Amino acid sequence: MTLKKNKDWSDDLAMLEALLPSSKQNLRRISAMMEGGECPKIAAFGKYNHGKSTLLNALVGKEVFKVADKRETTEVSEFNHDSVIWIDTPGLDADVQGVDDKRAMTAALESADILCLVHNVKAGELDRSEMQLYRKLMKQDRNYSGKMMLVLSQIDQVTPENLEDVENEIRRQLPDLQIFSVSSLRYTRGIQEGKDGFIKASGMKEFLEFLEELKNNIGDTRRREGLRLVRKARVELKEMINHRNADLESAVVNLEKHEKDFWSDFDVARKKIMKRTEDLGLV
Ligand SMILES: Nc1nc2c(ncn2[C@@H]2O[C@H](COP(=O)(O)OP(=O)(O)OP(=O)(O)O)[C@@H](O)[C@H]2O)c(=O)[nH]1
Ligand SMILES: [Mg+2]
Repeated sequence: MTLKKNKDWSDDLAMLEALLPSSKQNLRRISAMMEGGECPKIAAFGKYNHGKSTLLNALVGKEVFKVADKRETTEVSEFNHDSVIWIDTPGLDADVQGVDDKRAMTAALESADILCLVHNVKAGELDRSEMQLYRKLMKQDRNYSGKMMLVLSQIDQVTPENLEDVENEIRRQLPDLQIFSVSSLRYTRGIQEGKDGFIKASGMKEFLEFLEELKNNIGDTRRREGLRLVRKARVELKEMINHRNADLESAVVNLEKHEKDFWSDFDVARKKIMKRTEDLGLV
């Protein structure tokens, strides 16, 4: 990274956040990139019970993240393996207050260099809440396809025709996003039992190759992302200054008008007093 943190950075960050509240998450992402070490951070993000933790366990090659057939992950957790920090996030749409969603969103927007949007193929097309959250993520950086992909999980649970239908549907919903269709279960079984057929049918090889390429280029990816976010913050700062200037100009115009009105009222009052004084024969 070319960006460097100085000792006053926390103060600068607090000041910038106060000036640009709408850019808070982008500023924190810039900050996270400055603080982050060399290891790329890869996060799984998506609805609860769609297979995020299972996918990460398959990628890591051991049971690190808890898996269950119900809402399970409620906190963001990280695991350092093979020079990668793997991040598991709470499932979306699982708690009424939305606390989990906020935690997951913060990890996705601030911590992740690479973001795997996990969706269970059995659920069919993406639903409204997924689309809303994915669009929010994509808004942060217009080059989102450079760091994000959609992982269709649990493909062992559907027929190939079914899978193709869902892939087409999702391609229509998110045309710019690369899709990887995988079965974490098949992959893990293939590895554990030394069965190449399972590994091949898991779709994980293509996904792993793609992740490897992203990992190898992480320095450049971060640098480009950092530059885009800094540019965005600069534009927002400029817009904010322009708004303030416009407010200031209109305040000055108002003040001038008030001053003019004041002197004109004052003149009328002065004339009235003079007249009254004359009428009373006091001058
Ligand atoms: N058949 C099959 N089941 C899977 C696969 N991946 C995950 N599952 C099952 O799906 C269920 C949910 O998996 P998790 O990995 O806990 O899902 P999650 O998205 O992390 O869920 P939360 O932590 O609640 O957000 C578990 O019962 C898993 O065994 C897969 O590739 N194939
Ligand atoms: Mg989980």
